[in-house]
Amino acid sequence: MKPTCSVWTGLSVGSFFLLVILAVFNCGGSGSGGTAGASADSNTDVLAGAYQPTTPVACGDPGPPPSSRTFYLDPVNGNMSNDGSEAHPWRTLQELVDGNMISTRAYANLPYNGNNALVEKNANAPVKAGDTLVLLSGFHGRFYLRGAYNEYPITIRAAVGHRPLLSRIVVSAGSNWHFEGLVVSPSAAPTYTADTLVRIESHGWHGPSSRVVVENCELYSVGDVSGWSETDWNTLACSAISVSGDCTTIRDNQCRNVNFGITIGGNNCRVSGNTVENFAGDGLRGLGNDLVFEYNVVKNCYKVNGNHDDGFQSWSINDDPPRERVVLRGNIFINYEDPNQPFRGALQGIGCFDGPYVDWVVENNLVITNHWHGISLYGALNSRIVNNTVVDRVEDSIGPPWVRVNPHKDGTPSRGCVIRNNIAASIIATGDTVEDHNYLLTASDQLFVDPAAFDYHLRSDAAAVIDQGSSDLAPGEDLDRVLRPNGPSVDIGAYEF
Ligand SMILES: [Ca+2]
Ligand SMILES: [Ca+2]
Ligand SMILES: [Ca+2]
Repeated sequence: MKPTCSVWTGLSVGSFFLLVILAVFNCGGSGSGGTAGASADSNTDVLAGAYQPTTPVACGDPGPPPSSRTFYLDPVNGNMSNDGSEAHPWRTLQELVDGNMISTRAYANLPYNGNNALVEKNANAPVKAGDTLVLLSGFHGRFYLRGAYNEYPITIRAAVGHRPLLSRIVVSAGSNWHFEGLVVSPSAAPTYTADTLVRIESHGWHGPSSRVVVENCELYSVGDVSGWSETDWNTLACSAISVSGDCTTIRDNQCRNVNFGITIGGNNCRVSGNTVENFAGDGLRGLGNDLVFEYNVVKNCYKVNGNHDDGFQSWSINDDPPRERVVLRGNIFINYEDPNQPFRGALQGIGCFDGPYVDWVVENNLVITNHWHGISLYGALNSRIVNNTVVDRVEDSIGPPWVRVNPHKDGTPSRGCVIRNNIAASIIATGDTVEDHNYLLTASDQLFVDPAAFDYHLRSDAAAVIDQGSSDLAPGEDLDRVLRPNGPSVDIGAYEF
């Protein structure tokens, strides 16, 4: 059954009736599938325990390459007939790729069926598995490769102090690619095209992708959206990163002025230390198993269409498998920073409305939002929500946000869940969910250092929460990665005083 979507219009009616409507009709956005093939075919089976967890995808490690060389590309002074040395660099990355100057491998006898052999592509090309391409400042075109399985990683990185610009990065049916320090935006291309800036794609015909790293990159649609109209947002905003490959790492990237932020549809992936700033869709999406989203910052949501905007969202609908073993740790979600930001809307914090969600850990997150959904899991099994701080962005008729474990929308109760050590205005624990050591925040509480500056560290006199938590299932570090507990015992909330 496809969930029904209602358009959230920002009605200023805080009635319980509206809450129920929101809760029931909250949808998975533009959820369109995900990986098929899992075992359980009904939420009732999964949540009742008649379900065998899947085995995590193995990522493997090729080890160090037998040899590695470094080549240079300079869009300003390079020449494709050079040898790629530092003294005689090639010109652009797109010319290198399109000129078949990278030796890699692709599957033969397509379509991919799991038993195809890998065959050499461009066997005599100068760039080989294990090599590094160093990019100097200037426009390098777009990087697009389909059928590109490297035996060892090929690293494509910025020269120190340089800002190499690409319009897009697409790896389809490939593995062992590392992208570091690149600037990705279509705004410098001859023709502006609103498309996903970085796409790591498992392809049904050409084969799966895996083992890709994207780190320290700067991704944006355009540099400045302060003048964008609603139409501009809906026609010009690129989504930042979309991954359907397994074993992919998205680390320390800056994503600005985008539609959706970082969407992970593969398994065994890590998303850490990224910033998603100024976004129109959802900030983060996790639609696979064995995912870690940690220490990311998602802020400034632009309400420009009927999408239900979420800081983080996951779903399992139609024939999707359950979502297993996802960790959300130490992320910060801020609905909006500037009270005068255009197109301010209500952001659902961590919104998971279409489970089953199995063995999830949601800990040390800070959610600052003007919505009722602070952290919501609908249809969860053996999952825990511990040591989060969930606060209202502004005192008005919307919110304040809750921490909630609900039955699945089909009515099957959640089972085996724990809500502990959280600060939130309300806790809604259904079924057999254990709920203890939470602090129910009121508008008059003075627990935090500087809420106006989004600083939700605890004040020294916040006696109601300092040392008042339980050590049972409490994470060993806090949101600042400082050891917990500090002092005699665990504090309530995401920060240990
Ligand atoms: Ca959404
Ligand atoms: Ca509010
Ligand atoms: Ca303490």
